[in-house]
Amino acid sequence: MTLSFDAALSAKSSAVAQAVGLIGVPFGLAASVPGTCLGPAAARIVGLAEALSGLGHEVVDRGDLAPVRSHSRTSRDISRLGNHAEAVSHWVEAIHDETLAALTEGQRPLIIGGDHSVSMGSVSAVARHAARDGKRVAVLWIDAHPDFNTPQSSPSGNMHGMSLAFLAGDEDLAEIMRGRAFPAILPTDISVIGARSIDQEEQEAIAAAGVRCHDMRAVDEHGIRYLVEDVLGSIDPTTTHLHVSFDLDVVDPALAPGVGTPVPGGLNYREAHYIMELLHDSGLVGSLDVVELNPMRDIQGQTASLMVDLVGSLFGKAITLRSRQPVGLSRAA
Ligand SMILES: [Mn+2]
Repeated sequence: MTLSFDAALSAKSSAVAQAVGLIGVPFGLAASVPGTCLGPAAARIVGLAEALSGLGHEVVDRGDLAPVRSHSRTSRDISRLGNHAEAVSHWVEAIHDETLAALTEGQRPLIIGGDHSVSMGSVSAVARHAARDGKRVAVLWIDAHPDFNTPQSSPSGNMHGMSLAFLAGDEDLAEIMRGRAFPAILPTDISVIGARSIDQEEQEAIAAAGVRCHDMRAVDEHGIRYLVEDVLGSIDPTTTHLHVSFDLDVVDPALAPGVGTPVPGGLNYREAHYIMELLHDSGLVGSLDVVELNPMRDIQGQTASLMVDLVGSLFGKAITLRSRQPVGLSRAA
């Protein structure tokens, strides 16, 4: 459970110098409600890049993506995988390639969605890049939904609810990458925090696979710090790249109304920020997605502003200037 402090601190110092590779993904067809395609524009309007620069980070804005139709594709019909599967596939490939380019250039990718299908592209690229370095990937999925449905189990057919199953190596969903295999994430290297809307079959699949799922009741019972320690404590930064995927619907809809699939009973303001602050202090985060911002549902940009504030907390914005200790120190002392 306890993080190695020397390892955490050395990972932290090396991460500080790494430029942030900002990638916007204006794609929302894998969600049930239209509008997440406007997420990157809203994030830019409320000053995402400026907020990171203001915290001392070098930001390389790689712009917003547009998919290019690949000529090497097979003509195989993948529409049975879910709604708009063909479009999802084109975007996932484009996201994958851009994220891989950012990693190859030594940047720390920050992907702004778009709906949660964007993580199929970003995390598969992270997995491919990490494998080249002989590393594995741990994924922390902060979300009201575990997104572990498959084409067979999904009640809606919306593919933003299948991202994590894809990343864990679901054989049917592998067709989204059209034969470009990537190293699947081991289910035991996946953790979910904040879930409170889980379909029956999805629940069974998570349990069978061994995904660590800290639902909202676990947040109630144990508190954020304990749960984040539980996730981070098993990660060795010398062997493992940590990817964080933050779905804004994990936050309570009263604070974050601008999402496509709001569910009552979410994280409050301090719980959401505290997760990000602990992740920053750990020095372990190698890449980040922030997804499901839907400006069509937002109220005067409050969810967009919250998103920028939360990203700021993960990138070092502190309430006060007191020195902070990596997660686990109190337990080890
Ligand atoms: Mn999600």
